[in-house]
Amino acid sequence: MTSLKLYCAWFCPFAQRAWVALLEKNVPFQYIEHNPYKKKTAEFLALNPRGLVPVIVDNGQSIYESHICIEYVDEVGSPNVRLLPADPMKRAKVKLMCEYISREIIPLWYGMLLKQGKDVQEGIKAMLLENLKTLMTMKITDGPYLMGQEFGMADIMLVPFTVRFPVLEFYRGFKIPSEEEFSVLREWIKASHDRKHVKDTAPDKRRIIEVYKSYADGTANVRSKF
Ligand SMILES: N[C@@H](CCC(=O)N[C@@H](CS)C(=O)NCC(=O)O)C(=O)O
Repeated sequence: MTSLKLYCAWFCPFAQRAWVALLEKNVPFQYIEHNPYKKKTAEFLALNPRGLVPVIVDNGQSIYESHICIEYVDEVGSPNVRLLPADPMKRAKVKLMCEYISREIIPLWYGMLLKQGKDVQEGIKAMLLENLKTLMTMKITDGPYLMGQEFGMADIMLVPFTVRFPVLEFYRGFKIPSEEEFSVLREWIKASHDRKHVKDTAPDKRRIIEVYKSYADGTANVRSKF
């Protein structure tokens, strides 16, 4: 009997982060599908006053915010797999990549969908590609992943958004160019998308495109977070 619960929504990229972390770290957990847009119950708000997924409940206590969930899972899960390196300098560098993803990449992913002007969308597309390239230069050692040979926290922060690139391609024609300058990014995408736990938690392409329809056509009532 496992005590750890993950409140997750199949479509949510932030929730996928916590989900992948639990699987990578081999932590037994109970998956609870919870649509935060439909059910803002008092019970759920008691677990996360912000009303967002993911939420992890462990031994009767809850935590939320995907990056906090990943770090928690890294600490309670198998010590044989490390999502953050033990070495303080490497650890700090992984956190810098995570911060860069949160500040310079994720807002552009949403911005490209939410903004309605073609010129603005094209500007965001170029910025997103540039920032993804910059992120690849921040890798801590050589290897397919951002931590080098090990798939870790920075990869988990980014991968739910790259597995959702078909959404940006469908609505905005976004593609990773075939030029050499994007080869490191393409290798990262290939290696990360090939991982079992990423595949097992990735949403169905057709369904996920449908989810973001209202973002793309400007009818979504999205909180002003991007
Ligand atoms: N900063 C949060 C973001 C989580 C988030 O925005 N989740 C969305 C679903 S993808 C949500 O729960 N939205 C409900 C709402 O905005 O009311 C995290 O990293 O966990």
